[in-house]
Formats: sequence, structure tokens, C-alpha cells
Amino acid sequence: MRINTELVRELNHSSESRHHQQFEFLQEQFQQKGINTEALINKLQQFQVAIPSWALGAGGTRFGRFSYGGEPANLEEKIRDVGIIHALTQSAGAISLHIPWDVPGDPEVIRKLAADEGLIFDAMNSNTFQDQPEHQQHSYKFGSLCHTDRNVREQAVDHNKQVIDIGVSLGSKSLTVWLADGSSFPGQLNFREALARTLDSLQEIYRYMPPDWKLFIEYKPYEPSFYSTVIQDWGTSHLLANECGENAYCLVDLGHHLPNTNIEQIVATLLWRGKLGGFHFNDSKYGDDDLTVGAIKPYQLFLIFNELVNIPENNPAPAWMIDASHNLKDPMEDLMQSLEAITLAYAQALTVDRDALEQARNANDVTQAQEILQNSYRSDLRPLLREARKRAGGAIDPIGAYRKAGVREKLIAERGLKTVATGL
Ligand code: PSV
Ligand code: MN
Repeated sequence: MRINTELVRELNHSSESRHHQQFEFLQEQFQQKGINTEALINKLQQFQVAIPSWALGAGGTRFGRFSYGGEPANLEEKIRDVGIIHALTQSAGAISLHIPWDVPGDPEVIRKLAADEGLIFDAMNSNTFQDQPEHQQHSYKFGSLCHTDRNVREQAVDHNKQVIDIGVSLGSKSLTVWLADGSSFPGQLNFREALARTLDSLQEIYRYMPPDWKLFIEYKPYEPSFYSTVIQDWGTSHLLANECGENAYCLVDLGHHLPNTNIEQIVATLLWRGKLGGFHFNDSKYGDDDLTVGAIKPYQLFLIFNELVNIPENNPAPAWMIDASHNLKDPMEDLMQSLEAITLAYAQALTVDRDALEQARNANDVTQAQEILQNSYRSDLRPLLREARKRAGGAIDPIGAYRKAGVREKLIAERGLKTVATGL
């Protein structure tokens, strides 16, 4: 199943005139406010978010997993699925692989396949949170890079080195390390020694990276460890990144914060230090990456983008990725909803009147500062997103087009109802 430009044009046909009216109306409003529509469209078209290879199948919980049907059974099919999402949205031009779930047979063939779909390889992800008996001698039950046993640490470091090698063969330029290392009971772990051992292991991985690569260090306060996590927060991630070197950065995953954490402030701090390397988007009511981006806290997402639109020169462009779980919905529809929410928050943040906001801040006009932000947040910029997509060759209404084209039905016919994608 593939979606080509011809088909997208056909699918767009019925939405064309309605879209035109809505876009004209929005453009007039932009003119009145002195906002440059073309510059906005240009920025939106440049903005690409990577799709993780493990998000294309139905996710499970520890209580069960309900398959979706037509799920990709191998790396080639995962790339094809991201190709479909990219063809419709024109904003998912990259895929992020998790090893050993996605070891490529022939890297050249995989590279070509991705290029045919207009995709590049974003950050590589290592996995030392699960045991893969056929690939490893020692267990990660009590940690990996932090483990008390040198042999386990060496095995985990070697795995990360292999992931880098695979990434190099595919043209990726970064490695994301997320560790499940931690403890579930007080007394289990010597905090200081565990952190020191983790740093030691990370430094060895860092030294192995090619000079044009970046290391992203992801943090998470709990789960699967329920008492302590070795890299629990942005401060720990920042400390480790600093100790590793200038190509090591922090990775912020929205779901990896305790309730009510001010994530936008963390983003601002990391940007100030030039250490924000990557971003995992998702949403949650209670924790981690349970829900579609923007499903619960769209205003928080906007406030985060309000910080992200101004990337200072000392911080390289962060890597954007969705990292969400899909338990009930069609994963591809869910990913398209996430892309829409992310792009919308980005567009809204781009329309904030920065000069007026700074003036209000400097005058301590609290009400006005809030008004400025909320005016942007409350404007419906969806016609702008549709126009940017349409001009780039994408669908005016990606989910509508996906359904009209019968993508899922065709995938089920091709792949069967009972395929299971590798992942969590
Ligand atoms: C962990 O919760 C995480 O956010 C990390 O990014 C992992 O690599 C990913 O989910 C998938 O397991
Ligand atoms: Mn993540």
C-alpha cells in the first residue's frame, strides 16, 4: 500500500473549496495583525517530526494487548507505514529505530527504501531495559549501565556501540540512551555509586561515537523502577551530559515528569545552557506516554512551544520525535492526530507577538502578558496547517484521506489481521 501525489490530489478534491474559504479568512486576519503568512507556511513546511518505529503497532499495558490488524511485521513494513503518514501529512520525514527490534538486514537496501519514502533516519535507540536471551549472556534485571557487575556493564556498553555502528550504516547522527536502571526498594541501590558507574559507562559510549554524532540522555522519574531511577530528572541528565562532553545533550520526554512539573521552564533552562538535544512528544493524564499528543494538556504544549520557537544559537536544532503508546486507536491515525497537535502548538507559538510580550514583561503588566499568550493559543490556525500541507503535496485532511483511501483495510488484506509489530 503506497500513497502517491496523484492519489492525494484526488483525495483533496472534495475539501478544496471549503478549505479555500477558511484559509482566505485567516489570511485576512493575519494581514490585519501584520503577520507574514508566507513566512509561517515556510516554517511549518520545514518542521519535521520523527516517528518511532515502535509506535506503528498497537501498544499494550501490563494487563494485556489488543492487536490492531495489518501491523507492520518487519522494518521494511514499518518504513512503508511512516511513508504513508509522511505522504499524507508532509511532516513526518524521519524514522527513529530501536535496536534490537529493528536490526536492518542489508543497510543499503533499508536506506534506499527510506529514501524512496522521503525519510531519513533520526536518533537510534538502544535497549538495555529488556533481556534478549538470543543476543546476550547477562541479565539486565538489576540494571545495565549502572550494574554492580562489570560484565553486565560491559555488555550494555557494547550493545550501545553496536547500535551506533548500525546507525552509521543507515546515516543516522545520534544515539538516544534511556535506562530503566534504578531500584524498587529503599536500600537496594547505593545512589552515588550507581550514578558514578552510569557516568563511566556513558563516557565510554560517548568516546565511541563518531565526532559528528550526538548523544541524547533521556530521564524518567519512575517506572519500571518504583523507588528510584538512576537518571531521574533533567538535572541528572544535564550533569551527565556535561561530564560526557559537548556532543552530549539532554532529552526531554513530556511523559517523564511528575504531575504539574513546569516543563516549559525546564526547556527554557536547557536551551539557555545549549543542552536541549531532543524531544519526545506524548500526553498523559497520569503518567508516561499513554496518550496522543495534545489529548489532555494542549495549553501546556503551546507554552512549551512558546519556549521552543526561539532556539538560541548555542543550542543546535533539537531532534523532534513522537513517543506515545497506542492502545485503542489505529496507530497511524493516532500519530497523525499527534502531528496535528504538535504542528498546531508550534504555529500558535510562532504567532505570539514577541515584542509586545517583552514590553508587557518589562512593564510587569501581568494581565497583558497573559492576554498576548492566550490570544495566540485561542486562535484557530488549522486552516494554515492545511494550506502548508496542501502546498507541500500533502492531504488537506490527513485522517479523512487515510480513511477514504481505505489504508488500514488494505494493510489488513496485505498483511493479515494477526500481525504483531515488535516493540512494547
Ligand atoms: C521510555 O519510557 C521511553 O520513553 C524511551 O524513550 C524508550 O526508548 C521508549 O519509551 C520506548 O520504549
Ligand atoms: Mn521517550
